[in-house]
Amino acid sequence: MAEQKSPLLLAVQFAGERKSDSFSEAFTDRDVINLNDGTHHPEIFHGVKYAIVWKPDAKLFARLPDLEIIFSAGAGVDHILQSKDVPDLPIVRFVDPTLTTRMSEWVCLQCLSHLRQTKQYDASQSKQNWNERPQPEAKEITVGVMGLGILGQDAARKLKMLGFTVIGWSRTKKQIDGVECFDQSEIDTFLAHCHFVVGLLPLTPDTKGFYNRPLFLKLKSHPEIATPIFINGGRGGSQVETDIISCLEDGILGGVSLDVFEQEPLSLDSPLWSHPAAIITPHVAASSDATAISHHVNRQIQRYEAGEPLEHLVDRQIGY
Ligand code: NDP
Ligand code: OXD
Repeated sequence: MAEQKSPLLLAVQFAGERKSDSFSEAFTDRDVINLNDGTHHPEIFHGVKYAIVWKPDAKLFARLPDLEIIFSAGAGVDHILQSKDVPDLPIVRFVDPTLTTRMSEWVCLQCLSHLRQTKQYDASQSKQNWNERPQPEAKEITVGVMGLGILGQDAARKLKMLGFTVIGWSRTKKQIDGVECFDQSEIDTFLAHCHFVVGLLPLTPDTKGFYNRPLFLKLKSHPEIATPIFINGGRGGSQVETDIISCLEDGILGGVSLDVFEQEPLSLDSPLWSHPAAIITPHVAASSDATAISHHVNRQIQRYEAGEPLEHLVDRQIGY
């Protein structure tokens, strides 16, 4: 008799945004129910203990009466917690070196682009204009990383290796070699030092609309290059895009790099698309790798079934 597999539900919503096909192949010893297989699945799934979700359907959880663990297909969990019907079960978020490395690459690339003024040189090139610009060293630029979790700490260390002066801010104070760290109560002192701000905060009720005009007004300008710069790889719900646009127009911001937006995809009428001081990427700073998610989920299920504590659990009280 064939050995019975344990059911694992895979539910990745919205085809085109995050694909679910490769997940089924990764779980060879589990039955995977792929809710994104193009067919209608109105039924109640009894016996399904685990779900991997990205922007789950509001009614999904009601159809999983035996669910024991919710796995987020991303590092962020706002897409799960915003659903009113999310059951009171452990939520495990995605933490993996592949994701961390990708985010740090994106952050370093953005900081170097603004330091070396690539947008301005692109504009000169398009006009065949041989025009040398000022060249401050990285150490003259203070980059403030907001959010010193898994992603923020790695980005801070790598920015430091590139030569930037790096400072960091988080809810609770951190200790990172060579990086001066500030806690929540020290935000104004922190902001007053920053030529560049890198946002790596989760979206929670506390961080909604957080990057706004009053915050941008507290940042520091460098005398030689367009500054201050706002770089957001966290969540678009934490930024106020009308403020970003007006601050770019008023010169309160010298440039931005945005990977995340209040509404995704970014609306075709957004002036951000064509703003000469804006670098726009389509929520790809650190894409979740399906194979890495499968390994991570497998590892956590093994721990759980062996009676060991789950890793990377979300604290629902604080929302991340
Ligand atoms: P972590 O949970 O590891 O870190 C979050 C950090 O934010 C912590 O340092 C935390 O402080 C800090 N924080 C949270 N709320 C506040 C607050 N109100 N005030 C000050 N600090 C606060 O998350 P990750 O580093 O793994 O990921 C960060 C976010 O990046 C994710 O939530 C997700 O939204 C986004 N992301 C975006 C991706 C993309 O492609 N654009 C890819 C992956 C993630 P403390 O340390 O004190 O708890
Ligand atoms: C994530 C993301 O949260 O891709 O991992 O945004």
